[in-house]
Amino acid sequence: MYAVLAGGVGAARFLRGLTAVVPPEEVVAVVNVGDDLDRFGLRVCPDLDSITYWLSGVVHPEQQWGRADESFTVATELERFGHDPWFTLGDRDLATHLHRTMRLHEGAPLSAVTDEVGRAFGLELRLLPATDDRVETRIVTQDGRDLHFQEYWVRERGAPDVAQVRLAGAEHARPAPWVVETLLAADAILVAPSNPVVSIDTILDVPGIREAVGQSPAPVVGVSPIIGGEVVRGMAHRLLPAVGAEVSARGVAAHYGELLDGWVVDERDEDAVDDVAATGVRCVATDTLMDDREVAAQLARSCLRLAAEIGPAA
Ligand code: FO1
Repeated sequence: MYAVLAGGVGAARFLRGLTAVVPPEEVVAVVNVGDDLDRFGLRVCPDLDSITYWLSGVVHPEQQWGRADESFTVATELERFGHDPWFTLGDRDLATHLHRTMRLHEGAPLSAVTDEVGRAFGLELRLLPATDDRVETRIVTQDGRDLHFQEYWVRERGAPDVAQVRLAGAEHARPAPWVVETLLAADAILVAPSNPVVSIDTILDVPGIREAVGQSPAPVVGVSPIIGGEVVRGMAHRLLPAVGAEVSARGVAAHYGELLDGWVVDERDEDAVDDVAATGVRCVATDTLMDDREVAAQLARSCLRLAAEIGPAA
């Protein structure tokens, strides 16, 4: 069984590759929920939904979030009442949020609802939210504002300079059911090429998860989300400096520190291999730009090969 620490789009692409290489039912993704927000009274879980829509083939192909063939009738009508459309919910997407919110109001934990949504979309791999408790990624800007991640990323377009990133509510959060067990029992733990700060750290910051990854005998192999000093997508280049990390394949490996046993960088970052290896982390370079499923599958194979070479901790 393979555990994957996963954010949104980059993780979805990686998971598409991994499930082409190993049986999907042997894959469990532990997914970030720090992006989640309440919108019009509905609980929206962008990373869980991006992965679900991507892997079931219904994601909006350009946006890579939300639904393909989407309409915005409800969103448009909501503007009639003066609601600012800064975070738009499409009509098809609304059904997911309505179902999830109804089930949460009935007392179902997010992990149970995530299973229902995954089954409804025919997913064969398992998605686990990092926690069933309410946590929220907050961005403190250098001009002193304290923004929800989505306010920072979507409403402010990621423009403000960031002073600090924190997972609000983490102190009261517990890993969702089966998260710790999955990490301890995994044959390998893979860290998807997601945003290290607002996707991966926000999983590890749930008390008990970082510890479980560290205690697990499974080799931990990550994929650099930075290629040639650049992000593939998103705003990691603006957040890594806020946590004192260099915006490079080597810098992200250093940021993850002793958590990693292996690190896969893009062939454009071949020069980082020796630096990373010098820190005791096994490092290989390959094509990590997952333009299509075959590249993603090859990348997954490289990760599994490296994990097998490292082997379980004694
Ligand atoms: N991103 C935007 O830039 N604008 C939006 O209006 C927007 C709405 C939205 C609704 C549901 C959802 O699951 C995702 C949505 N996103 C939107 C993307 C979202 O910010 C990202 O998926 C992640 O949170 C960051 O990776």
